[in-house]
This record gives sequence, structure tokens and C-alpha cells, in this order.
Amino acid sequence: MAYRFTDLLPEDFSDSALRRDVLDGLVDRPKTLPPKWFYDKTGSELFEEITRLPEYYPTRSERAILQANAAGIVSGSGARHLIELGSGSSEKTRVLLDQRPGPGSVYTALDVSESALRQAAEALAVTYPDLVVQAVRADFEQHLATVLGDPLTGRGEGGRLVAFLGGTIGNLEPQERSVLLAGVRAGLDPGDAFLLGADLVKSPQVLLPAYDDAAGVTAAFNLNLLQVLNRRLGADFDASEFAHRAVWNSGQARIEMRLRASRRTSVRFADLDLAVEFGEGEEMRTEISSKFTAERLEEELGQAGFGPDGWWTDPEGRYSLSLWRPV
Ligand code: SAH
Ligand code: AVI
Repeated sequence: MAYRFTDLLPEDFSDSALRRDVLDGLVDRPKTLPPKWFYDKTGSELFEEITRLPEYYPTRSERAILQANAAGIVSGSGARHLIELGSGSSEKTRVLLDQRPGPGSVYTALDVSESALRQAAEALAVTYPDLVVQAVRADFEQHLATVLGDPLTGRGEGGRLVAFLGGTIGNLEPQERSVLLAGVRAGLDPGDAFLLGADLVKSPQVLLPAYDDAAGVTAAFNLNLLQVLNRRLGADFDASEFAHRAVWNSGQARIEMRLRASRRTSVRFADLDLAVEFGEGEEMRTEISSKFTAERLEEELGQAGFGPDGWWTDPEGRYSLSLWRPV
């Protein structure tokens, strides 16, 4: 096991932080929960299955862009240290790691999912014996300053590349996005760079099947959230009473994943001493997946203090990869 594992999350993170999110999100209307709770072991595995679905283009598109441009991106950024936020399986990241400048290069993977981190780090350590692999269990909404400011992630050495791939930036609300981008910017030194994967606005005819596939894997991913709530907070959701929904919100340019109660039901959270009522047909929003234009990204990154240094899309113009520098 030739990798370093650091846990920045408190022992009771998935109980205490989830508790707060349930108390904040399920008493509001509409009911909402942040998507980070999808990723228990089963959720991380279901996400990997999603990435292989014929309807789910983002992973394939991003991999194709990386394959065509990784050499230029890595040599252009001079990166000896790659830090990835929400790294998951780190599968596509291998395309970047294949271009690492030489022995002594470092890869730091950051994710909330310990199972995904450990599996990825173990596999990478085998494929790349000369690579220093660090796995950090952390919340990128809370621990950016700690992670990017740590000498272990090469602060002050220059030539760091922070990558945020997969379109996960779209899972954040606009306000959360601007906080995250400002946090990345604050953690970068001149000479460092930020590589961002972002999904682009396109026809709902392409978008909707990507979030409501024929095999029902995305539905299983969405419904697994109810098992997380049952297990972590002693809730008594009956998953058969809820249905997966994917809706294109054109005004806000985002897919919304929801869970819809098929009948009126009351759910008890034993650990919170809380009962939550769902009306018939009531929906709980479990994820937003925002889709971007080049202009919008440039504006948001500009506001965070970044200037553009590279822009690539797949041949069909579905997905973008972009490189940014602190200005
Ligand atoms: N980057 C990978 C995985 C994307 S899935 C890819 O492109 O395929 C999103 C990943 O982000 C999951 O592994 C999930 O556990 C992680 N994640 C979600 N919210 C997070 C948060 N707040 N902090 C850290 N990781 C998070
Ligand atoms: C991780 N994230 C970018 C995925 C997305 O496309 O928003 C999560 C996902 N949700 C449903 N399918 C995939």
C-alpha cells in the first residue's frame, strides 16, 4: 500500500454534517439535499457504472479531450504536482499522470469517499511506482485552504496543477461555486494552474437521457441516497414509494435530479427525533447539474481572479476542458 492516506473529516462527519443538511434541507420547501451524500461505497460504485452508460456522454467526452491534449496541458503547466478535487476513481486522471514530468512527481487525490480514494490510490501506486500518491479524505467545500496551503501539496514550490474534473463544479449552487473558485484561487501561487472540466449547455434531448438512462442505473444512484439516510440517521424511507426524476430547468441551465413521493407518506428519522411529511407527488431535489457556456465560465472564473490559458471541447462540442491561471 504505497500511498499516504490523510483523513481531514471528523470521525462522525457523515452523521453530524448529514444531520445538519437534513435539518436544513428537509424542513424547507422545496426539500433539497446536497449531492455529496450520494457517495457511500454503493453510490461511488453506481457512479462508476453511470460513467460507462451509452447515454452518459460527459466521461467519454472528457476522456477524449484529455487524450488529445494532456501532453500540452501538463508540459504547459510544468506540473510536478497534480492535486485533484473530487477525484473518485481517478481513472481519467491517468491520462494526465501518463504525461508526468518524471520520477518524484506527486499526485494528491481529494474526495469525501474513503472507499473510492483507497481503491484509486492502491491501483495508481501499482501502475505508477515512481509516483508519490497521497489520498486525502476531505470536503472541498471546507478544506481547500488546509489542503492547498499544506507543504505536503507543494505550496510555494510552483508548478502545481489543481484539477476539478468530471463536471462536478456543476453540482454546486452558484454561491457555493464562487466560494469554491475563490478558495482554489487563494490556494494557488503564481505559476500554478487550474484545470476545469465543465459540461456545456445542449439540447434536452441529449441531456435528459444522460440523467435518466434506460437501464435505470441513474435511478438506482439517486434512490441509494434513501439507504444512506436510513443507515446513517435511522430513517425509515421505503424506497419503493419514491421515483427518480430528471428535469431540465432551462431558466437556470441545469438538470435537476429529484425523488418524487408516489403517495403521501411520513418518514421518521430516529436519530434526529424528526418526522418529515411528503405530500403525494412532492419532490425532494437531490442534485443540480449545471451546464455552462464559455462566456459564463470566463465570467465566473474571472470574478474569482483567474485568466484563461486554454480551452478545448470534444468534436461534438458537448463538454469543455479549460486551463486557468491566477491573475
Ligand atoms: N472526478 C471523477 C469523479 C466525479 S463523481 C470523474 O470525473 O469521474 C464526483 C466525486 O466528487 C465523487 O467521488 C464524490 O465523492 C466527490 N465529492 C462530491 N462532493 C464532494 C465534496 N464536497 N468534497 C470532496 N469530494 C466530493
Ligand atoms: C459527478 N457529477 C458531475 C455527475 C453529474 O453529471 O452531474 C453526477 C451524476 N448525477 C447523475 N448522473 C451523474
